Amino acid sequence: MSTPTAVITGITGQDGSYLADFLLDKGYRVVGMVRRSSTENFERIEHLRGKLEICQADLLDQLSLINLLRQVRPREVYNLASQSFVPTSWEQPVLTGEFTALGVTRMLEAVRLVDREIRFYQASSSEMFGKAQEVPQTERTPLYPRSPYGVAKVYGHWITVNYRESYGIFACSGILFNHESPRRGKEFVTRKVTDGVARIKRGLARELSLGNLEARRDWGYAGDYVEAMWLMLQQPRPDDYVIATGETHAVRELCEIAFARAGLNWQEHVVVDPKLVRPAEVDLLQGDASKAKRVLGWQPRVSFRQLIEMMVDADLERVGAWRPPLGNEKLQTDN
Ligand code: NAP
Ligand code: F7E
Repeated sequence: MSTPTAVITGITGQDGSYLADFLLDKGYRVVGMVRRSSTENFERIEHLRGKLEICQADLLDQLSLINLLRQVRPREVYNLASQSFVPTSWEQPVLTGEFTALGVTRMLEAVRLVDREIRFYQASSSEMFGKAQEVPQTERTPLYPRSPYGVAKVYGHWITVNYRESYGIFACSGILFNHESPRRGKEFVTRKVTDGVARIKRGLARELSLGNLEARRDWGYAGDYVEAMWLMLQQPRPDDYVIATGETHAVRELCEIAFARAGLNWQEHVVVDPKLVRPAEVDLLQGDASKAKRVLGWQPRVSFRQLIEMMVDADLERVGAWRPPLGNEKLQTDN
């Protein structure tokens, strides 16, 4: 059989890098799509240099997407690129809609025009459940997004379903709950906390400012979740799947575990900053991945505690040896 080819949009992001690791291990030819930038932003895929092909295209530019697929002729397209940080979606709601919502249509149009046999994965999100209408959330739970990001993801989800039903394209929507790793962006709460713990432990900071400590999320490990993306595209029929651990934890518990791992008491360091509380919050997410377990044979492997401890350990190593403490400053991260 010939080598399968996959295009990954968002290759420089957390999930793009884990999916590239996974597909290369399976023997795929992997082509990562990057947007043009004045400086390279390849830290997460540095270890894959020479193994990956990189092509420039942008979710805002229809022609670049068509040309990318014409040139590469992939069997699978994983659409992971988006403006993915929820608070930024209130600051830049129109741009978020362009990337995260209309960008999906542009990718699907490129698939429709170039090769309708391409198998397409859309990175949908538990943020679509927002003000959750039931607990736990399944593929049938009504959607009630609570941010411009969540609204844009609802559009991306339904346009994926629509291209499947309108044109018979093998298009799947993976409704993934929060998933984290040492490669997570530092503005997201898990990494903000584990990076903060490492900086406090090494004497580089004394405080960590956070917003809502009572918000609850179903947090899993990104390395486990990219396998589910691939499994969806290997099935006889396209469908939509919830991917989650089934457990929910509060931000407060995340702090307890992360600070304890470094021998610290979180209550001595965490301060609540009302500016970090969101205009509309998603209070409780807890997914039910029964369908994915039954149909795909997928299982999460890393527990919440293992995940947070893995992230603290990686940040402690990255921040490095103890250095003299600075003045009574706060962490720089304001998100
Ligand atoms: P991430 O780390 O923020 O990565 C986002 C990627 O999108 C980056 O590679 C970014 O490129 C790229 N991108 C943004 N705008 C683009 C544009 N106009 N053209 C081309 N590329 C563009 O996100 P992630 O955590 O890996 O998440 C992957 C996807 O899953 C996203 O769609 C996210 O919304 C969704 N999702 C994530 C989670 C989660 O918990 N991680 C859960 C559910 C769904 P630059 O490096 O150039 O910025
Ligand atoms: O917030 C609370 C915050 O920014 C989680 C994205 O990958 O997952 C992610 O979206 C919770 C929220 O992730 C801070 O209010 C408290 O309730 O880590 P987060 P998110 O908004 O859930 C979904 C599934 C996606 O699809 C998104 O792309 O933590 N929180 N204090 C804080 N959050 C942040 N960022 N910073 C704080 O200081």
